[in-house]
Amino acid sequence: MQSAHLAIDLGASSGRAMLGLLDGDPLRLELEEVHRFEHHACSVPTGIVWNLTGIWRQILHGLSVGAARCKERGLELTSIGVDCWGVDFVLVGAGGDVLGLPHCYRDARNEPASDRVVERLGGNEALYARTGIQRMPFNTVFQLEAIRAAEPAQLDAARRLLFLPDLFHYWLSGEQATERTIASTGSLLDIQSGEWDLGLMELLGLPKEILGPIVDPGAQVGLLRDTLADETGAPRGLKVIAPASHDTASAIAAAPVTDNSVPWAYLSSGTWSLLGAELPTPYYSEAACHAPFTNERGVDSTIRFLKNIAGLWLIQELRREYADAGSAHSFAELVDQAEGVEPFRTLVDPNHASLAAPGAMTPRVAELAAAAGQPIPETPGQFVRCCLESLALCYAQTAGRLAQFTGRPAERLHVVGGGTQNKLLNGLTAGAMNCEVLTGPTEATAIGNALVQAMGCGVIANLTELRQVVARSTPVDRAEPVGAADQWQAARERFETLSP
Ligand code: LFR
Repeated sequence: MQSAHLAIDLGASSGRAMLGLLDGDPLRLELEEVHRFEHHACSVPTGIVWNLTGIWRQILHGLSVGAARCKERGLELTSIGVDCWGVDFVLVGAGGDVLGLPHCYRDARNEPASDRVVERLGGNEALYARTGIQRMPFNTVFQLEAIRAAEPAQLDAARRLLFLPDLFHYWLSGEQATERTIASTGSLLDIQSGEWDLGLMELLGLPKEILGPIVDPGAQVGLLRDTLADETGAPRGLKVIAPASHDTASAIAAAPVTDNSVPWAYLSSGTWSLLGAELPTPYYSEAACHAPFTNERGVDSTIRFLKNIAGLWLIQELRREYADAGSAHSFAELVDQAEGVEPFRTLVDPNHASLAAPGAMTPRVAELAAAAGQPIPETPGQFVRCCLESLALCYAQTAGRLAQFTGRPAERLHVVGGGTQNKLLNGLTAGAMNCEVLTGPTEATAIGNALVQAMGCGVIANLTELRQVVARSTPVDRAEPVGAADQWQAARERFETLSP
């Protein structure tokens, strides 16, 4: 059976429309990028907001190009679905209109709001026991409190909370639904049942009526509105299918795992590095709360038990800083320079709170280095090397903690996502970790998105079969360690003192 699925994959600075064509027996996937665009969070007097209509226009353009590409190949597009970063949302009023621009999760207003919520609940452990979600200042539950403090009328007028992919599905189809993987990022779902924790809303004085029906990944939200079909040339009646709408859930669904007898962990590598294990049920303990590890929901009722690590954000911000100062470097150039400098010169805690906000990265890294009595990086190569080595060490440390929780040390790490293109980071990761490191697919998020749509259309039966399709269709590489074992041992010990 042949089918064609358009995956709209939204990242924090760019988005893509990827066409996934499934064909053959056994099924194989062919993926084609049909549109790519940049978008930017914008600073306004009330904070940092996303350019909602700008992104929407690009989605529609992606749909026209995707539909046209299908026609050229003598096919008809089968479905469309959107995935996106987690936690960010809009409130929608009784008439269906969006009540305010969505704030970016890196907005500074979230930090004090998270303190207020945690205090009201008598500590973060109480919240974690309810939802199992690690404390990040930007979790939706905290953002709702930020709205309550800044713009309470918006909450009064709200009839529905929609996460960003839910909103785009609504705009595509006219139907409102909340997809479970993206909803789980908000710290608003009951850890055990995976349904809304309405008691939590009550405790926080938030309106529970704004939480609507939850659907599972692969559910059909509706059909493309005729006006959009006519505008874009897409087929009338095109299915709008919620994929695993959280980008990380889509990426992990596409981990090319065919042998579950070998204990494996994953690292979804992009702006963020998400490292964890797939569990059949949520894992809760005080140590997991403090580590912190999160219990996000995945495809086929799996749990993504993972920790957020800063990721390539550090390099993206370094790159932006150099470009703003008139010294533009490509990502690849920066990594090349990092390859040529002295290893293990400076290490920092990549998760340090001071590195999370947008802005110049070199002074912040320099400050951390100085505070730890380490040499301050001077050249771009030294800054990048410092960040990449620190990330690799943080991966190894996190994998160690993960093993304590699961009781099953991973023998294999599947690294998926755009970050796998960074060969130096792959090698450093293999050096830092005590297990086999396999990299690929690079396009995991788009692949997971397209294939969960195919599941929703009845083309693929379940997650196991989905992963077999991935393994069959995409190359996977084995990363060779960069750096000697004794150097890594010393670096791991040094890192423990920086990030205990
Ligand atoms: C990755 C990601 C993470 C989430 C962060 C913020 O793109 O979705 O999983 O914690 O972005 O939403």
